Amino acid sequence: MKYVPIKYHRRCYTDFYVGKESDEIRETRPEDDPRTTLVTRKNQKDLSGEEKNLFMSVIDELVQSGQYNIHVNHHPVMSHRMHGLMSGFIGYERFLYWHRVFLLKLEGMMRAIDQRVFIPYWNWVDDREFPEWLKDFTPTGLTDLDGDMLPVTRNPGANGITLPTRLRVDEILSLPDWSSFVRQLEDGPHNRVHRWVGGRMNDIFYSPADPVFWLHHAEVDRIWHIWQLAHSGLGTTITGADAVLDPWAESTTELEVIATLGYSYQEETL
Ligand SMILES: [Cu+2]
Repeated sequence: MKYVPIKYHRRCYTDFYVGKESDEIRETRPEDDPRTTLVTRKNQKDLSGEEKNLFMSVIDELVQSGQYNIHVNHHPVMSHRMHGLMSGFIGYERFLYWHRVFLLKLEGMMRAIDQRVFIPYWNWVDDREFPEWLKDFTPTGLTDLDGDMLPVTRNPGANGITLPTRLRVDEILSLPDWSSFVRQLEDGPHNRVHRWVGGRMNDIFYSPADPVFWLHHAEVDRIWHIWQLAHSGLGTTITGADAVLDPWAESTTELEVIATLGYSYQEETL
């Protein structure tokens, strides 16, 4: 059974946690970890010109082959229950896990083209402009589930909101329990960046059509990783079919430790 969204009733990302910010800044200092990993996801601002060009050319190649379009079109299928905003409790519980797989699958397709490529992260707490090098990178020819064109549009900063602050993300990182952490991360900073970029990124169904989606979600995934380092063993307790991250076979328990998934982040602090 395939859930097809109604085109003219698209929902936007909303921000439930605009509210208070505490003065208390918590420091997360993970110990050095000697593990070996295959891929290091780097901060987008530190990429060389060559790395930027490689990222864009590999995405272009996946757009041309149609693989990118197929991948993007998993996201409007809300029967996957991967957002709290759309699916409530189970959506919040699956949100970070599902998107971790979503990124891994894309990165796998990219690395099948070129072993040197990876998904960079956009640390919007520090870098408060839309990444300059992606400004003109708006793939064309993508289509939605009805076969209609999906233009990649943006309107950074024009929605009357600001990017999430360091203070707010530090506050979320200090939350001691999983369910508060994931709810506040999704509803707050995650949704807020989607709205800040605007255009296609503010389309909850087809936002992955914009390549900056992957850089934003790598940052969300990195924040989760940072939280995990400080809250060892905590995560979702969903089981059975709820824990299987369809349309893929991976289940939540396999996704807790990024080192076992073959990647790491250049920086493990906010
Ligand atoms: Cu999503």
